[in-house]
Amino acid sequence: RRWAHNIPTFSHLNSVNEEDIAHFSNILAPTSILSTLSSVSTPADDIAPYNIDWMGKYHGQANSVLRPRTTQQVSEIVKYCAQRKIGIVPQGGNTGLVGGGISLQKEIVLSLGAMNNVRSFDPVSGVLVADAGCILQSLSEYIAPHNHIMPLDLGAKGSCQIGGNVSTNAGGLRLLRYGSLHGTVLGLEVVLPDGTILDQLSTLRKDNTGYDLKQLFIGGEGTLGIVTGVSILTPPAPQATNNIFLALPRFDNVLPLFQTVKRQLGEIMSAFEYIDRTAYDMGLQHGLGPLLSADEVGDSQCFVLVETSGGNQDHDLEKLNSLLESLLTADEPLINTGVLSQSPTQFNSIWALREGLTECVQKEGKPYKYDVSVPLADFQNVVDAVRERMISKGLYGDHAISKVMGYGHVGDGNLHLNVIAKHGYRPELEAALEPFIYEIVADRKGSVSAEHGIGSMKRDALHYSKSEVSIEWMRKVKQVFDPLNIMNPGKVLP
Ligand code: FAD
Ligand code: S2G
Ligand code: ZN
Repeated sequence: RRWAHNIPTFSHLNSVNEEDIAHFSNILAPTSILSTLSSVSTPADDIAPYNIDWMGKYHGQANSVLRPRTTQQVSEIVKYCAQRKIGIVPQGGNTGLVGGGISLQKEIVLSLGAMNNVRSFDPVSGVLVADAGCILQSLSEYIAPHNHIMPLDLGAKGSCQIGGNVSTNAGGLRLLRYGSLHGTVLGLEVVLPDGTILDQLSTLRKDNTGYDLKQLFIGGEGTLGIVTGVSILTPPAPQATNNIFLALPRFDNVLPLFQTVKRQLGEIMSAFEYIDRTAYDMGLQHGLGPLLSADEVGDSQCFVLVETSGGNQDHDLEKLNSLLESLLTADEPLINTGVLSQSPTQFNSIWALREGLTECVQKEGKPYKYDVSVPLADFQNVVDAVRERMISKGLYGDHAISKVMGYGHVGDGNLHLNVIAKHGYRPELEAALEPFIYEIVADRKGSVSAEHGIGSMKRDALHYSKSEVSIEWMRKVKQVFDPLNIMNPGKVLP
């Protein structure tokens, strides 16, 4: 059964019928149309993946999925859906973690997966123009021979699409160094909810001519239009990348460590990631690591991964070695131990331990994921408060919530609090967690969503992080772009 989530009713929308399918067949090739309706009779197994999210938490009911190949086709589909008042859920790689890409009622799913051509790449400026359906990893591989890298990196790189990255304003592991997509995206091509093609696919670094409309679609989560093309500035590949993995005796050392590392590494620091002991032990149980021996780790309470990206391997290694040296020989060492990657293999296994946690969580059970911004000093006490809460409710243990852990992007103040339900999602578990977690985040003047967006999961929690006036003006913007409310209805805005 779909996860009850006070689903809004879409009395203003119509379901897809056979006539609609016949109309879509005039726009699209047969292979671009999946539908359980009899004229197409797509096997249930082929349409199911579009109706369930990556976590297995959100279940859609779309009876039809369209996979257009061109912007023009997207435009014609949207024009028709506007006339027929059919809701549209734009879907990229379906790795989103807040239910944003899953239908709530009978909306049609418009998958960008078949729009996956690179349109241009300029190896001098680093400007890449690509169809929205290009997979992040494929784009990385496309520009690597030209000594460039994508300005974002996330564990979902093998499936997530650049159009989905833009629409969720994805953060990820490189934000600390290369900034957010609000800065690196130079232009977008968007099909608006009336079918109009808004071509702002600029490759200019500077274009200060009027309102910067593209910013609305970065993080718009498909509610204001469908991103069909992305122009993004890709940085030159660093000459030298290294990483170190540090074991800390207690969480409180993370803050002074962050200051020390920033000061000593300066501009070459490109990532500073955090893993608590529960997450670390879970990772090892599922075959990640081990990067340090058990007695080196001892009673370490948490771990930090630092990456450097610089211009000269010798220079960077010298900085890293003197950092490790100073950390280990200090009167009050901030770390128990640490390891500096000595080879690309070790470099990758250090990253694999951090990037692999999301998959491990899925193997442990069903996760309630709280991607929040809180003051760095509160990372641990927020995790502890949630664990205590579940204990006090008798909901902590293998019968209910088996693990509560924290990991995330320290440099961005972004904690990924994962609460794992060993035997699956249950309403009483969610009731114990929400709005409790949103309240403790709001008490700390944090954000209930640091990078994953709002989707349908946090639609009714938006007010914890945005004022009524802000939400009112977001509604006005939505009204201007999508007066019929056909574009990803029920997402983002309460
Ligand atoms: P989907 O899940 O398909 O869609 C996401 C949202 O965008 C939906 O609202 C959908 O309607 C909309 N959308 C998708 N494509 C378009 C389009 N072309 N036009 C308009 N709207 C569109 N996120 C982070 O920010 N940082 C991380 O470090 C991170 N790590 C992750 C690790 C793993 C293992 C997983 C599974 C997820 C992770 N995520 C992370 C979440 C997710 O990968 C990102 O939100 C990603 O940007 C979603 O891209 P997607 O193509 O899968 O989008
Ligand atoms: C990450 C993925 C989601 C999670 O790994 O940085 O964004 O909570 C997260 O595992
Ligand atoms: Zn993240």
